[in-house]
Amino acid sequence: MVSIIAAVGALIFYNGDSSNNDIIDDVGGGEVQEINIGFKNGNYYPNTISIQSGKPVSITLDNSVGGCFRSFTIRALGVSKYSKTTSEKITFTPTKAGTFTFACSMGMGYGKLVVK
Ligand SMILES: [Cu+2]
Repeated sequence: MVSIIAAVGALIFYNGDSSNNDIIDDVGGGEVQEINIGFKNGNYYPNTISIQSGKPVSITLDNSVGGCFRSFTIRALGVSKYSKTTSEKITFTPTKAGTFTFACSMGMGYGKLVVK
């Protein structure tokens, strides 16, 4: 499954502007930004996370995260996934810098993803 997504992603980049070549190289290198998120004081923890643009991200919600908080949503990046267990990662590759908020799909909890 992951390889299919990678292949589709590579096709999109390949058909796009050649200036995206750096992104392909980074993804090909398998440099994944792995992030663990738990739950503390009624919110995601940590709730400010810095990542780099152009490199794949894999978020694990640990076992302290329950209920609707497992449906993790970064609206501005089009990311929305219900992670039933810790093995169901939330994966995406940010392609632009900026600060994006995350929450559960209902808008509970609050966090910031700072893409550099
Ligand atoms: Cu909720």
